Amino acid sequence: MDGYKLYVSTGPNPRIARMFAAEKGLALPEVEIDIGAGENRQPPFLALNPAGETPALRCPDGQVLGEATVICELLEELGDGPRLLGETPLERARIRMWVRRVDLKVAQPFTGGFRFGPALAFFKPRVRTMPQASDDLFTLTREGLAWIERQASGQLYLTGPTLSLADIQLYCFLSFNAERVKRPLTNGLSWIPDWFDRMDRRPSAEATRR
Ligand SMILES: N[C@@H](CCC(=O)N[C@@H](CS)C(=O)NCC(=O)O)C(=O)O
Repeated sequence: MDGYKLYVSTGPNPRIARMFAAEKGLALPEVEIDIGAGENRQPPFLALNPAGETPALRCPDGQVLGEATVICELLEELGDGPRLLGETPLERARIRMWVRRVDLKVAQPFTGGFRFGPALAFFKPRVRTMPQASDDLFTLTREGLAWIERQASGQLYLTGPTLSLADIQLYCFLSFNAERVKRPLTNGLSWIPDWFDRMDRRPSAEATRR
């Protein structure tokens, strides 16, 4: 994608955009941001994305977009490759509904649990932290995953028979947990672990592993 640049780092959110691009066969030049050194929370990165987070997508006209799933929506509109956000208006609405559910029930509580607990020392100087909330937020994440499993059981993917952005989004968070955070989030579940193994074997998962 000529003229586009994806600003990335470690962590689940940039991987969502990278894996989405890989599934669609899009070549998206990447610029590495050193979040360990806090590069994302200082100028010049803050001028690109005032949220101070990765990923961010710089477009040929200089506009910059933040928010992983929104970047994926733009890639879907611009690029060729398999449709990962549905074909019909109803399919598209349904996939967006699932992306929002994954965000609210897993990504947000997990991120808080992680930032306020195992990664507290790193995040305390950067964002408001609430250490007392960490365990409860991981519990909320577990409950969200159990709810998602009840809805998706019997299907191949979260939203039905084909892969969608919601699968990539959930996979990137659970993979980050499996590799880095190691919280027991899926004990007692069966569909999510099987689905995770299927996702983990996809070439796009391999191509975006760090
Ligand atoms: N809401 C944003 C969250 C982005 C985010 O939290 N990115 C992490 C990497 S996974 C980050 O930049 N962490 C470093 C920091 O917050 O200082 C999105 O959906 O893209």
